[in-house]
Amino acid sequence: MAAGDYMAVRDAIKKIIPHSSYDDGSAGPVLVRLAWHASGTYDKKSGTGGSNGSTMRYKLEASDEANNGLEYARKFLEPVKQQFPWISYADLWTLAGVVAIEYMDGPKIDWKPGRVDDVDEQYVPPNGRLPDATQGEDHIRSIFYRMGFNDQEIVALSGAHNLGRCHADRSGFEGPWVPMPTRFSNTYFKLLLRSQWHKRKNSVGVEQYNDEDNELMMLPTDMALVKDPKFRDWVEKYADDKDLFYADFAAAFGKLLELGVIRGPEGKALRQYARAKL
Ligand code: CCH
Repeated sequence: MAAGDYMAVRDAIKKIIPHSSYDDGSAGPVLVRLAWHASGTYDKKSGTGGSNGSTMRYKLEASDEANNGLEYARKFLEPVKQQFPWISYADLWTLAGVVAIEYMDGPKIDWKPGRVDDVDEQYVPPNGRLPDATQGEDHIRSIFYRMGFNDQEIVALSGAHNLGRCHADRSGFEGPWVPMPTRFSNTYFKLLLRSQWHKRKNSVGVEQYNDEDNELMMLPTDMALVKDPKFRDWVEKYADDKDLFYADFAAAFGKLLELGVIRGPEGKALRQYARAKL
């Protein structure tokens, strides 16, 4: 297969998404989460973190509690990496998120290749840069403002919780946010506004919000999006207008995947150590 044939990589990723023995029959949601966590370590002040360098290959980052369970996503993608050894992990992980979202009926997202893997362990960002689901609006703002996002983008990105589920043995939280967790939509926003959410302790004693039937859930950080008036405005807009949500999500997710990727003249990402000397 010719180096640079990203359409072939996309096809190979699509093939590993249906998965009879994994969550809801799909590897899609956990691939989206891998792309997000690989990128969401970015700190705009220091220019450190982000998807370039695929630093989650290193134990320090892989073992950040927030990344529990992402070893599944990395393992699912390993055969694709073997098939296309020329693609960097940093490109593969971010592309897989984009392909998974499209595969699950989500918007098309701009994605550019060129990230590199050969980055020293000393550039692994410190643990603790990803959001903590037990907290509220101030925490969410401080984490996402650090990456360079605004309130509207925060709410749009949070709409990814239309996908997948929480696992008691990974985060301590349990259950899906929506009834069809392998299909992208704006249902999450509708449910946030329209369902009755009750604070309950789950099977492992962790407090979360559940619907009447204990089938669906919300994290404390999800509830902060309806509690905070500025966030809530966007939740209402996205609940009412699916097209607006898709457009804003695509823009914000595309931006997320580019965080920390400084490109040279041919679009190739400059290595982190090169950037540190700039
Ligand atoms: Fe998330 N997320 N997320 N999330 N997330 C979890 C699962 C997914 C937070 C916490 C959690 C985003 C923002 C936030 C996904 C995408 C995004 C889980 C359960 C927790 C906890 C993990 C487990 O137990 O397996 C918090 C806190 C925030 C912000 O404040 C953003 C942004 C995105 C992407 C754009 C996806 C997808 C999942 C499902 C993963 C799966 O395995 O099904």
